[in-house]
Amino acid sequence: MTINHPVTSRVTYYEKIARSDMAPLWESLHNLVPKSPQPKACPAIWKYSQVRDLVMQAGDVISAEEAVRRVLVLENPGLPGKSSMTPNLYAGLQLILPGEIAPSHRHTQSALRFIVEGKGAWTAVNGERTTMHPGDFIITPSWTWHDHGNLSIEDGGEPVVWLDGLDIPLVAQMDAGFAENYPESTQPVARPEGDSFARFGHNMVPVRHRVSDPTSPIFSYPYERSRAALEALYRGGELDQWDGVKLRYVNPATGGWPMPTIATFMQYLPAGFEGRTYRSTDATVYCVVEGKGSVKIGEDKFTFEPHDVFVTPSWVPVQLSASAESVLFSYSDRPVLAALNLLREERS
Ligand code: 1HN
Repeated sequence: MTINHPVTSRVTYYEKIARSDMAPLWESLHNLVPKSPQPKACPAIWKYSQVRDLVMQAGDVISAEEAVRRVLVLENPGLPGKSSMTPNLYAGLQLILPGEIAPSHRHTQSALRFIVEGKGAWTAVNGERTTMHPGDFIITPSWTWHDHGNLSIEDGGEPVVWLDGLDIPLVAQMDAGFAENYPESTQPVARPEGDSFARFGHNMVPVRHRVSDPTSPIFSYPYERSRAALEALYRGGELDQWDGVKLRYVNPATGGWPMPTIATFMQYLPAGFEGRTYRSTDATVYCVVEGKGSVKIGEDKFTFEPHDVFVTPSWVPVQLSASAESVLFSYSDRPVLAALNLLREERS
């Protein structure tokens, strides 16, 4: 027997159940369980040549001290008002001027810095400072005290810009955000610069080291080393048709990701590289370090140059090309998808 009620009675019924905080699943089932991911995030690019002046102008608008963090959020146009680059990840460009301090605090959100330009700035994580150089990848694991500073102009400080990547939307979704300020503007320096790199940065670990922490014991991954590794592999004949030469950053004590929620990568594309098309369920944010090329993301095609930031949403086909020798840094929510058995990849 078929039930053939007039549509109006359905609407009336829906209004009635809504008053009891209920809703008809049959109206939304297809959206709730899509046949394949339907990302609201769009493919997008921020051309550094277009946004650099705006970032620098933030230095005239507010001090690092007043702002706490002087950052322009890169907001995905498909996720308006959400301070999100992807459903799980945040991106922003942070500026610190000579002589400034961004005061110490900690939060449960994990953060990465990828240094874009300038010299003189440092960041301190858990009692150790590290100097920031363009191309360096630095982590601030969950609940670690962190502050940033910059040398005075007299000591050679320059405006320094870096890309911040955090798992802010993911932590918000989980209702797991906690934060507190350090009582002083900077935390005490407890160990000399280079201490954690000496202990963990040379394919060795202290002899009685026990892994007790899900995050990497080194917090700075210098560009020089990553670049040299990629170059050596390329010279040795390595070249993947999709990725060029691509390495992932690791926690040297475990071989796992540097932080539990964010994966990071660096890849080398030789001049003339025309990559094949891939897609995956991790949404990825790229920052161009060197070179020139283009990326096709679904129906969009963008050219890229140094310091440009672009985003590839979940399951959208991506194809990379390089007209000049290029190096790309990227970060994604891959560890989360992998841990939940939701990571799918397709290379065509
Ligand atoms: C944060 O703590 C930093 O420490 C940067 O530099 C960006 C965005 C949202 C929340 C906390 C930083 C941030 C942030």
